Amino acid sequence: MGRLFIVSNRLPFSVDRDGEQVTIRQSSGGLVSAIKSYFESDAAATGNFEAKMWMGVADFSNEDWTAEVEPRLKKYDFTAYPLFIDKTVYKDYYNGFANSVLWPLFHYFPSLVDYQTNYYDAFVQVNKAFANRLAEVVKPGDTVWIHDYQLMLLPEMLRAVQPEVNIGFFLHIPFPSYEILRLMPAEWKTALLRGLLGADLIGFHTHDYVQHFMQSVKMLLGVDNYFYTMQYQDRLVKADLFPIGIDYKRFHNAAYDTDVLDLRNDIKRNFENKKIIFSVDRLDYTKGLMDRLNGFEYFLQQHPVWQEKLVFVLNIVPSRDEIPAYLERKKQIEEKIGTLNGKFSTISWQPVIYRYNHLPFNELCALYQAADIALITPLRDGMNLVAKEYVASCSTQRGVLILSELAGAASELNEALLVNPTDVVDVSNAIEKALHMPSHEQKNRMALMQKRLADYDVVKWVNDFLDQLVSVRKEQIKMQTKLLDEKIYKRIHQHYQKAQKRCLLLDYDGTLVSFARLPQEAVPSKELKELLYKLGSDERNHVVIISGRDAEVLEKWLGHLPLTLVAEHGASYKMKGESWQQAIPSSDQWKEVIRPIMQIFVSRCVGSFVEEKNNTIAWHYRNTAADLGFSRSRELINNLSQMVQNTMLQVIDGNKVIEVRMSGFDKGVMALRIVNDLSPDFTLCIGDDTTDEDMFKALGSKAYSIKVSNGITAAQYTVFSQRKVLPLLEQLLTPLTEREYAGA
Ligand code: GDG
Repeated sequence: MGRLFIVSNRLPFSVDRDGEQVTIRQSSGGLVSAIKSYFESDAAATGNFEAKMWMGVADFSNEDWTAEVEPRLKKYDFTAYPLFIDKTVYKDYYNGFANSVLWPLFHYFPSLVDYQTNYYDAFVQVNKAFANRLAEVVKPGDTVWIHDYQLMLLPEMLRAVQPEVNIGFFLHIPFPSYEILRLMPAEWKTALLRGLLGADLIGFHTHDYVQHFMQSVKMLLGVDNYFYTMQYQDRLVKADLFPIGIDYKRFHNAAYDTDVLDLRNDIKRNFENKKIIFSVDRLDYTKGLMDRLNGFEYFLQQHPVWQEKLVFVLNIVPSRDEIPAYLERKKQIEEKIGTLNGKFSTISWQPVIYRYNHLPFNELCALYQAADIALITPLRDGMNLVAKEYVASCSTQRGVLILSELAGAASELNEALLVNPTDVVDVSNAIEKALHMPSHEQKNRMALMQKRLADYDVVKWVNDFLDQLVSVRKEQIKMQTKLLDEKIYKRIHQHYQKAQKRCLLLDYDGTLVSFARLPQEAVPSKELKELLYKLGSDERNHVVIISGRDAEVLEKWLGHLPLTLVAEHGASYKMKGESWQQAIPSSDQWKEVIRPIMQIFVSRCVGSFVEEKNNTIAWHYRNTAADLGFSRSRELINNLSQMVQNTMLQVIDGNKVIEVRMSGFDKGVMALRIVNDLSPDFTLCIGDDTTDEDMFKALGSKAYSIKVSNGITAAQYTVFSQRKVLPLLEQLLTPLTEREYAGA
């Protein structure tokens, strides 16, 4: 199974030196507790991996590492690989690009972004340092799981130096909508996307983030996806959502810990007969602290009866205080708290109890348990674990969670009171509702949320991600075995040359010619016509162009060549040397119903158009804005599929085209008919589209089938580009050498 490398910006511990005294402290935060719980879990203990490693930047010197830290690390369940980065470079990388560009932009604060080239250069440099260090230690078959926005370039860099490792990436912060990402300089944003696509599996917290990422990849790199799977360069890459869980039991069981209980009781006694509202956040503009205070102030103004009857325990944890945007924020918040307390306090009561420090774990749990309400209202948050920890800690199922709808956690914790964090009225109403919520309702809501969190805890999260990574690798291997390589091609070539009766079934658009902006522009080149002539005029060959095009176009472009032409997926055909025939009775009436619907979609989607053929109507969206075209096409399919129920019509989801035609005939039926009539001793079938899949399926092992471009296919082999098709056919004509003929 290889070894597992966790890679994150920092190692999961930090080292404090006080004179001669060196102390090692485990870091807090979501990722560390997640991976730590996994390492300690049964799943990891039974040993899926041969060994576990953790690489990150060290906050201690190389000398301290050798003399003090490494010898004392034995008690950890992993081997640590510290990276020593020059302080100035680290500052530009971490405070600079990571936290003054990516962090504000990805959290929808574009006005706080500080675009500086030296920040980006340092970012590249540190990501490279990670890649180089990893390249020294990883081996093929190892799994490298890279975490978070500081290392977005690393997957691609690592893939370049060690292609045979399994690479997973998880983004802990939101992936913003394309409209936000596009604000970034072009070179940087494409580098970030390419960086991520070096991974095999890219994980996000929510469906929205996955969608945003996919859209950006489509818009900036032109790479489409199929159910979250992308064909990038010659690899298959998958993105998916993995909402991070918490160590549920740890928080839930803390309720039975005597230290925690004592602390909880102390807090309750301190605020006797008062409701407690609680929150804990790092000091960060994304956490919405100012808006939260405004909401609380508005509540006190609107509901004076609650004055002296509740307190808001507001804990702020120091963070990133070297960045100006953070320092400034702290000052503003403290001023606000001062004003608010000054305005409402009485001799015996102060509404906001403010602390600016890091809480010990026991105290944090005691506060979770003592709180009647948790007020968690970030303006944006990848997930927000505090909300989940609060829910897990409410062992009596008493308590109400008020949660920002802009936190990733909101998509899982529907039973919380969801609020718009900037809307003071909304926040104030939620506080009021929470204060009056009957116990049975609190219990119901808590029970549902707790069940979900207990079911998908952090160990499940890790296992889920790593399992999926294995599946992606399996899928990639399956795909690779399908790639038409030299050896297989040689076999096809030899077979062709030795055969006496050959049948070649070739799709037209996307196979023999590349796609054009408009269907009428995809005329066959001189080179193609010459090739088809050479192939078709060999008496041993029966060359069939089997297309969705109508008979008129095929006749005009290819009618003079020695070919069989099949139009509109088999609705009509012209056998070599004969005249056109209709395979199905044509009645046009159904088109009167379908045409107006497609026309509506033309007006709703600029660049799309309707093409009408004898037996088919098609709505093309190749020339539309990629995302709009795609989403409109889903709507159209929906509408049409409902309409054609119980009729003889069928709706086909083609390559940037939706078609409606009579059912009962398709390329598969036609191809099989031709092959059965002819009984060739060599059959080759090439196509690129969904409609060609019918041929691949119908012919099965009767033919060599080749799919052009990526995607899941019933064909036996794939080639990645249409440009490979003509050389491939051309080469068939080359006679075998004597040795080849003998099969050597
Ligand atoms: C990223 C994303 C995403 C906080 N204060 C104290 C303390 N904490 C612990 C909490 C919780 C963690 O730190 C903070 O949770 P976040 O969800 O904010 O996680 P981060 O790691 O900061 O941020 C975030 C997360 O990654 C996971 O993917 O949810 O959206 O920004 O576990 O308990 N712990 C103690 N004292 C404190 O004062 N002991």
